[in-house]
Amino acid sequence: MNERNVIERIYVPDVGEAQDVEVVELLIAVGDVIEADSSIVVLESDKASMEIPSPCAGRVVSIAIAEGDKVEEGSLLIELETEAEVEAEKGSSVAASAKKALKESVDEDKVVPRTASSDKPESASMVEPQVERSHVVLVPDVGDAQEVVIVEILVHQGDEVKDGDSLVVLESDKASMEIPADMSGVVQQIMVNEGDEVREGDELVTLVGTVPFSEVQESEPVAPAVKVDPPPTGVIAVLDQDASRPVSKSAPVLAVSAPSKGDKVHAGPAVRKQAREYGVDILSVKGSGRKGRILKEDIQLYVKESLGKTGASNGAGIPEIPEIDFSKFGETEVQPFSRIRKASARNLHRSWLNVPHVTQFDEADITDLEIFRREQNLVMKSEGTKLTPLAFLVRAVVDALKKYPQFNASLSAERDALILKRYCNIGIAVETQDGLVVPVLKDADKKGVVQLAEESAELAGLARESKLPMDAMQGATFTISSLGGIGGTAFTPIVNAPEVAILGVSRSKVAPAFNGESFEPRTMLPLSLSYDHRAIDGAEAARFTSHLRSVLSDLRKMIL
Ligand code: CAO
Repeated sequence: MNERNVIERIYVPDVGEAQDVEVVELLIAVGDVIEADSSIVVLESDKASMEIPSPCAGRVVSIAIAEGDKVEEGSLLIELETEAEVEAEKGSSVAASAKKALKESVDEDKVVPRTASSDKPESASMVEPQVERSHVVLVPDVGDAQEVVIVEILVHQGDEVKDGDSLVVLESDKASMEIPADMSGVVQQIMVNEGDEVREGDELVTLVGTVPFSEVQESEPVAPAVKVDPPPTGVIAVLDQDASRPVSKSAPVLAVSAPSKGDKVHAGPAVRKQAREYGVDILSVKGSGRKGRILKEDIQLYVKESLGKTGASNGAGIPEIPEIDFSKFGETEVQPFSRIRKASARNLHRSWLNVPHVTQFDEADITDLEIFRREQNLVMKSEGTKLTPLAFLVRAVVDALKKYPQFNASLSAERDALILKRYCNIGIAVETQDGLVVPVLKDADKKGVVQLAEESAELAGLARESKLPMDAMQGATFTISSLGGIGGTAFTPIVNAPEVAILGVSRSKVAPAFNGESFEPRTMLPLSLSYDHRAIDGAEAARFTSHLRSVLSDLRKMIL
């Protein structure tokens, strides 16, 4: 071995509460020369998969574990022969350049003191080291949206930004949002272009700045992943993928969902896991993501194509609708779908295929409600508030959900339990020029009819102007789709999964009703309740609509 070379041992980092973590994939072999930060092994606990990156560049000289082994924090993973000087000179990673900087700082006593009063530190151990932090800002949780588009990049390479400054604007099918910097620093790299489609976890911008070492320690509950003695002082670098994730002064970071670097195959842990579950050799899959990254859809497409090759039926056995050139029958015009329409088509199709639907029809006598509503509208006209039947419906639905909580629920992931929600957020289907949007009336059970009317009108207005914030479309527990303002006698709405029921409302009409002695005109409101038959029995659905009918026909029952 070269005299300047050293052997670094890389150990399993803190893996939270997990006791036995399984080695599910080895990404390197003995003799491989690897870059700093490239993934070396994929570990999987019962809660998460994590790629363990190497903190430094070097040649793999031994591997202490095999696929299938159970390991725990501190278990030796690999030994790496590193060439410290060369690595530092290469400056190929933040960690490498930082090591160099650290060495220089210590040698030349140039460390940054913590306070002005300690201008010239007496010894290295008394000064506060500064940590150069290279931080990659990722696309955050974008709710139900699968893909979002970069509509505007607000910074340039080299720009100085402050914590909280907006970096890029993303737009999903439903809303747009600005992504802020979560530290002050300089924009080192912009990984996206305007018009790019990205998804949660994709890299947006790299920021570089310095923070006091103590700050890193404070946010660092995990033990160092690499059991090398941490330097006593100086400038060190920390590379993290996500500000919310703790960073380690000894560099390795649990890359739970971030794309791996220097990996032969670009795929996140969840995608690798899916490939293993389907028995797919990930090396055979062509990635359609940026820079050839393999996405879950690529695995699904690979499986679908493989099934097709073996003569199996398409997908779930559904015969495909043949593609026809309609222009041979007459003039045609192609109208591309908006992103909202594409997204709602995907969601509706998914719900339609996954949820065994049944629709229960009923009619509520809203004669008295309508008299009361009209009276109130006259009174409230001057205040600009308008009551439509919708606000009363929301109120009645909340009442029914309290009595029948299985409608305010979702199926568990294993489909063997109901998750009852103790909160009550009502989604309202709103027609917009771009397609269907479902804003959410939050905590509807805590609001009166007037407030519900005002909020639903405001949300519908924002939806039609495409100004709904992302969180206004999340967290619904039950949805109402009202076509009453338009017409119709009944319809079969599609459950907005993972909710288990949706109420469709059609246009009320005055019809003769027999009161035991004679017929009299009554205003009847048609109700169509679609529900997931796995979660709800037909008898429960009939009770639910009966309760709605009863409350809507006599508003006094709402206060009981
Ligand atoms: N019966 C009779 N009249 C009704 C009614 C009903 N069930 N519901 C509403 N109306 C009346 C209103 O009172 C109002 O009358 P006036 O103009 O005379 O006062 C008129 O119809 C228009 O109401 P609206 O539609 O503006 O207001 P709303 O509160 O009833 O509905 C909203 C709001 C956002 C739900 C609605 O505008 C909308 O977008 N509906 C379409 C939803 C949709 O596309 N669903 C299909 C999804 S697929 O499952």
